[in-house]
Amino acid sequence: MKFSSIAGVALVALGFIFLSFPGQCYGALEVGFYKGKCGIWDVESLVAGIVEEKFSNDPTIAPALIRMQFHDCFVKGCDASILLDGPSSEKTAPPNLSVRGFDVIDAVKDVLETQIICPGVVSCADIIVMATRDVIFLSGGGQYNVQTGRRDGLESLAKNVDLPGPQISVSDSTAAFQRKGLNVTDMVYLLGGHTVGVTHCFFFQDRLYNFQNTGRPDPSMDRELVKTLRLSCPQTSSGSNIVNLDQNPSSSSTVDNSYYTEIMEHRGVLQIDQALALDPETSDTVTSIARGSDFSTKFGQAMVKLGAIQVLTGTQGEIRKSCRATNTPPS
Ligand code: HEM
Ligand SMILES: *[C@@H]1O[C@H](CO)[C@@H](O)[C@H](O)[C@H]1NC(C)=O
Ligand SMILES: CC(=O)N[C@H]1CO[C@H](CO)[C@@H](O)[C@@H]1O
Repeated sequence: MKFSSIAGVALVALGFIFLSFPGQCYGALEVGFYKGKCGIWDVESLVAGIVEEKFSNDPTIAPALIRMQFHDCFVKGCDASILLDGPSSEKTAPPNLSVRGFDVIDAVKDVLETQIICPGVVSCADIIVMATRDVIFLSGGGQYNVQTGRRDGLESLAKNVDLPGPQISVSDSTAAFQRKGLNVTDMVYLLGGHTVGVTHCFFFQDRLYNFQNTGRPDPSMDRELVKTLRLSCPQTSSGSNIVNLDQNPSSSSTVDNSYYTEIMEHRGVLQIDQALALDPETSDTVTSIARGSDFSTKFGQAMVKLGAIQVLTGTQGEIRKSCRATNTPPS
């Protein structure tokens, strides 16, 4: 009697604890985790300063870092495993070979690790998320608060990389995002990352000449766009040329909703981009983002949610000394 009632109370208490922390999977991330952890230095402003300087020399670090955060977080969670060098690390997996921006993360890490600033405190996983937030703002997107407190992972394996390819269907892509805890609306906002940056012809050249072995271009692509893209991607080429993902020339380097207006006009470059505007599962959301004015805010919120996937916190993982190697290399 007595025991069972104690057990009952304990169970209620346990239930209460679980109910009180519905965001459990978000771990101990918090906005401003580094406040006061680096003496007189404000970590987020230090990072912003370095990123701003890098961006002024090369604004294409913006798409590079946005894509880096996606690839890091989608493979085994946001643990900076994308940064590790090694003969069979994630970096070496085919979808990742064109991920760029590693030098920006190294530059930030180098400054933070100097003795007078705060060695061993700021994780590489958090640097990716902070620097990405900063380049989005510098590229005309919204300014959002990021959660920090991530720790760095100890492992990076190319065989773990199962990122979606450009020909994935909307329903398969939705399922892939769902497996990471992101719903279909999050997915539509996150694909808005394709409002900046470039793609190699290789990833969509089939749409220009021989779509699904029809000997014709993809009928869902605007005729004028087919002509334009054929100039950059000749049929006989290897596909190593690049074109902008956002084919609105006045907005291809700006983080805004023009990706959505473009895909509504059949001017999506990748097959998945175009499919997003046509599939009944996503078309309403695409239309409302194209017509609306809150893309920046919602994109920021979706990036925060992306940044919370399977994070390591507390005493898990480590704080790497160099973002390219774990502190104790596997023997
Ligand atoms: C179904 C999901 C996705 C697919 C299939 C996909 C596919 C691709 C492909 C094929 C490229 C071109 C890569 C190259 O040629 O080097 C690319 C570039 C890019 N992706 Fe995605 N992507 C997806 C989701 C996302 C998400 C969620 C984000 C960010 C939130 C993102 C951000 C970017 C950016 C910014 C670039 C340009 C990179 C640069 O200019 O260096 N992508 N993506
Ligand atoms: C998806 O998640 C977002 C943010 O967590 C939430 O606001 C939205 O209502 C969800 N949408 C659907 C369709 O579940
Ligand atoms: C630009 C780039 O590095 N693309 C690479 C993507 O992956 C394929 C397959 O491994 C490579 O051949 C490409 O060079």
